[in-house]
Amino acid sequence: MDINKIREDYPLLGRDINGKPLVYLDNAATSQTPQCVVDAIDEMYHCHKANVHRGVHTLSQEATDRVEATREKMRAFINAGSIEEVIFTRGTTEGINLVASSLGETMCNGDEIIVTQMEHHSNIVPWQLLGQRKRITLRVVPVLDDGTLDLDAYEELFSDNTRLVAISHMSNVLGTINPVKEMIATAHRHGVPVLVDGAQAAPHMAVDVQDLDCDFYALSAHKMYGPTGVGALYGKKELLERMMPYQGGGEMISTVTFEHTTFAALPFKFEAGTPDYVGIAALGTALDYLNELGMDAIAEREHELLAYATERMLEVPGMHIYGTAQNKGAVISFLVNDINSYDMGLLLDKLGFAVRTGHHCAQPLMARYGVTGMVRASFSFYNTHEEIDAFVAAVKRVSSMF
Ligand code: C6P
Repeated sequence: MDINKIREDYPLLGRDINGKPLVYLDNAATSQTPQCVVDAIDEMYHCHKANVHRGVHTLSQEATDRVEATREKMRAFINAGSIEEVIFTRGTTEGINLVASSLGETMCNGDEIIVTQMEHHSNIVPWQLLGQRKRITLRVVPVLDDGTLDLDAYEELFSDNTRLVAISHMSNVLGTINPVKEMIATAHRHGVPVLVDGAQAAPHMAVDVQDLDCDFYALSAHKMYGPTGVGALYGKKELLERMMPYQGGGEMISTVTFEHTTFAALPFKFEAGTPDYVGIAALGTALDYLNELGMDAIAEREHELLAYATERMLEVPGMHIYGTAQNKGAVISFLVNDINSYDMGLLLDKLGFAVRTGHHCAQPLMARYGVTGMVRASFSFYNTHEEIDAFVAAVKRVSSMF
């Protein structure tokens, strides 16, 4: 990878923040957007803006073609078996809520859902809301000290009442890449479907939903160098067909009378209302961009950055890194001595470094480690060794102020 050339795709990375060159290390929150994706948004507004799936006129057809081209690109990107299994959403959160709402309809009092202690709130709260409606209990897979899951405990959580497993592919805090393929096989032995939260994994590694054999996979475009407000949910056709629609409205129907409505075929049954067709079209360009770089090359580059950054960070006196799994994505969450994460983050910002601080929408995981917050540096292929060196120097400098 020619990183200097790649960085030219991201004008924002050349900005100054507080008079210092920006070092963007908040990629797990949202990645930056390459110029080609910004151009694709621009082109949609300038040349092809029309509502989709509705018009016979040329503009509408052009917009529809772009949306459906992205559906096929997304199908290929995650290796889904069919475009009917690719539903456009607003992001991972909406994808999970869709399953909680629609699959949740089939659950009843006394049922159980298995989640893990490292889940993002997006993969906890929708199940709790469902639980309040249906009296469903969450069973939680514990996290071990190194940030991996206790897989023996996982096996023991299954009961005759288990209806779903909902697990993250990669933790947004610990970086742990979970052995989801094996966990899915375990769940299937118990006859239980699995939803994988792919928000953090999809931008950083090749995903093959057929190889994983997951039943649902949710992801967000804004973490994948794409636009905001768009995501995708993969679902196995036989499950999606049995599920009730998530929302009612235009586009998701076949026929409507005041007495009775029949629903559209997949995937439109789950896409009520006008979608973010500009964003979806631009997501297609983001997928082209990722494919051109190559997901394996991205994973290799980020793995190397993580190894270098981890080694350098451990030079900082008082450094404690949370999450030391062997199989880990390019995320380093840490605390230095008892310095508050917000104080560290604010002072790093003054020096031009963008990191995330606080509970990272994973309060149960913070409780597991007995802290209220952490500082998180999360890397992308476009980060450099020089940025890591500068970051380590900045963390040392900030730490010495306390
Ligand atoms: N995590 C982070 O800084 P949305 O907001 O729907 O695009 O993604 C939600 C989500 C779900 N699961 C995981 C594992 C995630 O990391 C996220 C988003 C960001 O860690 C923002 S809180």
